[in-house]
Amino acid sequence: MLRKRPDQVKNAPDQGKGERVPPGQFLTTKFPVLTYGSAPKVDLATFSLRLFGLVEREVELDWKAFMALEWTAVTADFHCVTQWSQLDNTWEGVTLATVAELASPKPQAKFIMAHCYGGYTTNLPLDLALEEGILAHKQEGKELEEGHGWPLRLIIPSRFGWKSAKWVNGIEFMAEDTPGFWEQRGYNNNADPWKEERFWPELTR
Ligand SMILES: Nc1nc2c(c(=O)[nH]1)N[C@H]1C(S)=C(S)[C@@H](COP(=O)(O)O)O[C@H]1N2
Ligand SMILES: [Mo]
Repeated sequence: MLRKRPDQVKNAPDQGKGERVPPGQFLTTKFPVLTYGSAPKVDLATFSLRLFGLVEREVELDWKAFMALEWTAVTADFHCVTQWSQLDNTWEGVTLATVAELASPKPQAKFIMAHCYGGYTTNLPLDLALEEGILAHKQEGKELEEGHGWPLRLIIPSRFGWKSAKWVNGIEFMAEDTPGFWEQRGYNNNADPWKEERFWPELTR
């Protein structure tokens, strides 16, 4: 389901550098934790994922209901705006498209806001989120570590890491684009690492 660009194929002759690592990024083999503030504690007994906003029906999934959905796996590279890139991460979970279908977004819905335990948010165009978003519970075959968003995080492979919200507990469907946590604080709205969309242009001048 992930449409990889031709230059993102495995075993590139230069071992990934250059062709797989966007300009201004450096490879790391560990997966650093990057969180603003402290990691929230999430309890599976009270976990809930809420789908709301411009939807035909609001849906609230508890952990059992989430686990019962159809699972899938995706391998993708991860690029943080603080300049580290980590290649070939395998994520397992449920596609955002599968989850969204349960709520049936209205035709007016063009954007989403991912909401998280702890209050973090990030915004995305609905089309992009449906095309490649995955709500992941596992990384490299193991449950996410708490610091990496356990039990559930969003992964948006083609965008910088701050779009991959950790500890997700809600997806809001919206007609208008509304900046999330980092987008309000100067990070680029579109966040494509290959275009070096790190910050809002007016703030980098
Ligand atoms: N809830 C939440 N999600 C978040 C963040 C955060 O501070 N809070 N940081 C973002 C940023 S800037 C990055 S680069 C990635 C880092 O993911 P990691 O900590 O698993 O490496 O998470 C993103 N998701
Ligand atoms: Mo980041």
